[in-house]
Amino acid sequence: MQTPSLQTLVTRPDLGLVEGRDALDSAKRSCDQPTLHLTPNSLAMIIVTRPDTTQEQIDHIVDRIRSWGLKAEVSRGEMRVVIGVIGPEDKIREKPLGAFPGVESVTPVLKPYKLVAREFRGRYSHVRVGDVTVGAKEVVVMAGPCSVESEGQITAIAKEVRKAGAKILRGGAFKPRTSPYSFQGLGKLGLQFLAEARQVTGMPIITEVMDTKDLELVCAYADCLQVGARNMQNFSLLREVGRTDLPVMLKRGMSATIKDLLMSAEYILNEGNFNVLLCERGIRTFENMTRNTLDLNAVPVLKSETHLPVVVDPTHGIGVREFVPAMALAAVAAGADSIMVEVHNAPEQAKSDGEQALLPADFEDLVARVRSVAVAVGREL
Ligand SMILES: [Mn+2]
Repeated sequence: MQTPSLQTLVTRPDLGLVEGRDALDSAKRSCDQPTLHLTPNSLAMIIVTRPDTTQEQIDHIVDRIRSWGLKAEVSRGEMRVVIGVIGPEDKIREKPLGAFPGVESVTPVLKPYKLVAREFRGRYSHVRVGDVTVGAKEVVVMAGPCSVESEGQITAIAKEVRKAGAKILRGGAFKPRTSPYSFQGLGKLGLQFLAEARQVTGMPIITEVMDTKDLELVCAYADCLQVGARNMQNFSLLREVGRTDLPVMLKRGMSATIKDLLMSAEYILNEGNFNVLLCERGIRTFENMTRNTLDLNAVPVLKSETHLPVVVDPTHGIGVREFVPAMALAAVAAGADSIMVEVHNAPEQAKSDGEQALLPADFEDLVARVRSVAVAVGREL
């Protein structure tokens, strides 16, 4: 099959729909950002500077590290600068990293995950999705229907959730369904409807990419790529999304451990894309009164292990509409940086997951309560 050109992929003059970005290059990594590419022989070393270290000294350290052919990732905390150094173990070990003026300590990252490890940055990462920041003090609410079904449906729901306080619009155009006979999503048309809803409401959009063959198309529309639970260990997809400049939300697989999730995220960062959100969405257990078991243990554990922001999806986590709000509030109380909630204006007619979607009015009520919990745990909304 011949690959269609970008222009034919993203324009639909016949429908008068919103076009995708014509410069896909803007979503692709520019070549001045080096990819990191740790290999089995690599080591990650953390240099922590002293509070009084000057910018000149930091520049000197970074220049010298790079002149040795090693990679340096600089993170600025409030008090100190942390420099993550990556390269072949034998090469790093022979360099006198502790001898530079301004260095307080040099320690290797001994965990199996290096780039996602919290100490690699020494501070929490802020991930920008459009003009929204995830991982800062504000708890970010993402909302929208499970699937994009029509232009009218997604735009109407987008307006409702924005009015209620959501900052990012969700909606599936490519749907991973348990049954091949279930609704599979509108594909490209769904992406165009999402872009239309973004234009109307100003909300950035997050949507799933299921396959590397669709990545270029999805990148032309999305503000944030979602890698779904069923693809958490699709390593070729992880590498490909790691080569884009778009933020990526990686959902935990339903049978994946927290460590598995972190190792999968490591694939994305190792391609040079540090803009990753981790999403807890429930795991399979013996319990069958609910769709999944929302593992809120993962929230404080992830906040301790990694610098990446943590999103919780209570909708898929419990899968029953009336119980979703309680788990959304619990997620924020546990320290989630963001929650993602499915909302539908006619759940009984929804083409997927209608039984777990909140009605817009219930969602509005939930956001007000989320705000109270956020404030109670030192956050805002
Ligand atoms: Mn869904």
